[in-house]
Amino acid sequence: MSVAIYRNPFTFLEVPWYRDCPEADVVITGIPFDMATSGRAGTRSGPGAIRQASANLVWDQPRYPWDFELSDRLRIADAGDVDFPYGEPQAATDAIQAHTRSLLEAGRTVLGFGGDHYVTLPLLREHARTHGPLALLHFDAHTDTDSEGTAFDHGAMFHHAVEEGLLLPEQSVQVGIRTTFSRAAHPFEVLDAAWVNEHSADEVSRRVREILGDRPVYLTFDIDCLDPAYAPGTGTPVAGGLSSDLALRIIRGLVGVDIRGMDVVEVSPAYDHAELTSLAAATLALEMLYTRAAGV
Ligand SMILES: [Mn+2]
Repeated sequence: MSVAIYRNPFTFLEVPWYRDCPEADVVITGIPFDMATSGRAGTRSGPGAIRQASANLVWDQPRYPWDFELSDRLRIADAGDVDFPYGEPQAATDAIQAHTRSLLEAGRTVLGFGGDHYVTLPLLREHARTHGPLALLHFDAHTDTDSEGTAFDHGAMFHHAVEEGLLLPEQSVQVGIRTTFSRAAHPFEVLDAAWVNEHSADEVSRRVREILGDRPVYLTFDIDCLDPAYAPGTGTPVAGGLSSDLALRIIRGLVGVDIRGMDVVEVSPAYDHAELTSLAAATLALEMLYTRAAGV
């Protein structure tokens, strides 16, 4: 069995390890998997880079503009990275699912750090097993619904997820899309990047909430939803995206949405500059945690 030598010993936001805090409400899990990448690889190093960048966010408590300390409302722990052999995507998938299942069966909420976006499929399988089919809230430049993609393809997971009955397509929405897709057969509502950039964060959040309704939600954030100016360190960057400020404010507008699971994916540190991308990812993850805590 091979060993993932790129695992990182630092926890996100310096929270305790899960083994030392088994009663945690939310458990961070790194998934250093990039075997399903179509473009530039390197997202196996994403979880470590996000944790490293989060060190710059620890001092700002309570985080601006929130009015409470995150740790007063949520117990957060970090389970480290899922371990799996390289070159074996099915074995990795099994390991991701087993790890996620054990956390969900223990009543924890999972916040996953990719890894390429394929990792959301095994995460969704276990969330749907626990919670039933979920409304998908998906931030991305791409729809990831390629019906001709393979079983291990970071551009086809949401096609497979619909086929597997993991999602509630009519209550699902994709935000920030700016690559082509077949609208006629498309299963989800799309708020494309041009529409989002022409509207206020409040208007976008309101429309997202209308679509999701009161359904249980899985929130997945592909960092390439942001414009490459804000997130260059990713495998398939596309110009014309959201600013980090707009994305953060859209997420802040989701307090009270019934979010059952979350991930931030596609951070590829080898293409990053000055930790721009990993800092954006860490900040988005922190905003997701505050948004959840505000709704508790
Ligand atoms: Mn993408």
